Amino acid sequence: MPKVDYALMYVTDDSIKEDNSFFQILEAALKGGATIIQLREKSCDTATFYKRALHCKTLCNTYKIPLIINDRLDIALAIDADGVHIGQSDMPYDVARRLMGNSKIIGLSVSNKYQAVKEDAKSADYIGISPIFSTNTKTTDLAEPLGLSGLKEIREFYKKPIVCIGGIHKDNTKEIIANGADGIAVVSAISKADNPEAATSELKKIVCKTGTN
Ligand code: TZP
Ligand code: MG
Repeated sequence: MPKVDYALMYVTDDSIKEDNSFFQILEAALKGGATIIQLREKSCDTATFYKRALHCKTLCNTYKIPLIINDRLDIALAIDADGVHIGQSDMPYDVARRLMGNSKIIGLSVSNKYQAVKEDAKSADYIGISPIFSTNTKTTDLAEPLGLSGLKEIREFYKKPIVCIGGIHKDNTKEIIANGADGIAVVSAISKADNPEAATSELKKIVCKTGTN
């Protein structure tokens, strides 16, 4: 698998139902320097998800940025995405790996240190700390925020990339990276910004300036 840059993941905003604005914001994120894209759709039908995924893939290919799919292995396989992001109650990691193959990215959400020490977390390509802070973007199935102390504790033993998600914006990005995250994953800090491209490039600068790579 080529080395993946987890510095800035744009997680698409599934509240944007209108395709033109959805793809305009995605392209702005790509132009602004997002290093990986996660397509996340929670409520649309499979045909709509598939169509969005195909178009996302074309855009991401143009910018040479990897695309991963939230939850849905069938969609990821159907469009030959670069990987999937799964949560604790999605397809079990081993099964996901068997279906996706070794060349694909598999990210796993963890909400506490107990989940982060398990074999599936160790085997995943990266973990997503979910959530790091509180957020209004995801309202169901959300654990207590782990905060910077939770991140720090996991960083001490978890050797692979850590990406944090939840309530991240330009004013708290620095402390997340300084406490050991390899990258951030954001929805609203980009999708709801007045200028999504400028917001993306500002976040990217903060991550890269604070991080070691
Ligand atoms: N998983 C945990 S928090 C979250 C997801 C998908 C939403 C993050 O959205 P925002 O707007 O970046 O807080
Ligand atoms: Mg999930």
